[in-house]
Amino acid sequence: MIRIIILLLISNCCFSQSFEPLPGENGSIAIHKDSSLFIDWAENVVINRGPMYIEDISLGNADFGLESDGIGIADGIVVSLGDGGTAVTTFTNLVLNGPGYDFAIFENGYTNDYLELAFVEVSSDGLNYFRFDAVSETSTDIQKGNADFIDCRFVNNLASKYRVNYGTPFDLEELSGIPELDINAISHIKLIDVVGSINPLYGSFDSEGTIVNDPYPTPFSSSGFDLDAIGIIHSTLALNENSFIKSVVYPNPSTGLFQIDSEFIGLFLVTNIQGKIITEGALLNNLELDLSQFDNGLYYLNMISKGSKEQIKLYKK
Ligand SMILES: [Ca+2]
Ligand SMILES: [Ca+2]
Ligand SMILES: [Ca+2]
Repeated sequence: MIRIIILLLISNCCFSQSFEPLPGENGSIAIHKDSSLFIDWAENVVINRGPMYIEDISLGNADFGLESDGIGIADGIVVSLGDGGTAVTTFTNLVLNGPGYDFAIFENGYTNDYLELAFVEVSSDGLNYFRFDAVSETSTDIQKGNADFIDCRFVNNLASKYRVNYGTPFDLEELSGIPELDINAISHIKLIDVVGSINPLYGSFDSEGTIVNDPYPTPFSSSGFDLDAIGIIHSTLALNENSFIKSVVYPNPSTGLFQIDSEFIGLFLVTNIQGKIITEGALLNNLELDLSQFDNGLYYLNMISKGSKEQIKLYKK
């Protein structure tokens, strides 16, 4: 009894609630699936299932859901990863670092606090993956079981800290400065199920070396993180969108050469994000624009002819 009281005291005094609260509460970062922030959804996924129960692999792998359940618009229908299983999602339009959050991950938690967690990594080449710094402040004294609950305020940069229909957002800015990663051309987002055991032989550790306490064991077919969808907030889709398209630019992003097919006959000028003109000239329908001598980043192509003009964002990577 004394031991239980001491454990309760430790749980209450030594673990904080550092992170954002429930959907609808002040300061929440949850984004509803119907938000106009989402301009696109993950289009392809490859699932590598983990076992239902990593301590007894004779039970077989998780097998609930289909890969197609983890892509497209969030709908609450999911594919289960199993213990330590992975999902690698890819996109036709590359995800990029815009202002604030750039994408959000949806799981199917049926209540605010029935959470199953996964680490999140991104890649701009499909080979080198980089993980968001994940933190779990959930007490590691007592194993969370399948009927136990996790407070979303104890969880940061883990998918998913929110219930079904609410995405957990991620900001690529947090991964800036890594030479092997172009945060403006993310082609792959990878999820890795947290094996929730508090036994270090099997468990998973957060970026601070703390074991992540997540429902365990879950020895059934829908074991592990359940991927519903990944909603995209910033991607190259927006670069190519224009309500009065008269010009098409490809490839975009490009490593230097941009091919411009345009209805314009007039002038063009290219400005950097500070508004300084870096090159200009005559535009006669088509143009091959060479920005290879300039720094990587965002530029604006302005095309001007009698009575009309158009601006297209160019991304040099
Ligand atoms: Ca961002
Ligand atoms: Ca798990
Ligand atoms: Ca789904």
